[in-house]
Amino acid sequence: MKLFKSCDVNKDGKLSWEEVKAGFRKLQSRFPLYRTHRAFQMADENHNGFINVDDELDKLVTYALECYPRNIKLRLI
Ligand SMILES: [Ca+2]
Repeated sequence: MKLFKSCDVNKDGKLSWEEVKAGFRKLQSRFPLYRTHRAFQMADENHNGFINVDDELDKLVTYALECYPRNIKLRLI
């Protein structure tokens, strides 16, 4: 998903906690910290503290879609 991919500001192929939180802010989450915490529980399978764009980003996106099924930004991208 472009929204979270674009959060990888330093383009290192993984999303840090701060980058994921910025993503939820862009979704206008009222609880970006909580969402980030949950997202890492769901998506950070190897528990290295980053969401790998290659193999973990899908799970992050799935979680975001569950949280915001009507979010237009999410649907467009
Ligand atoms: Ca990881």
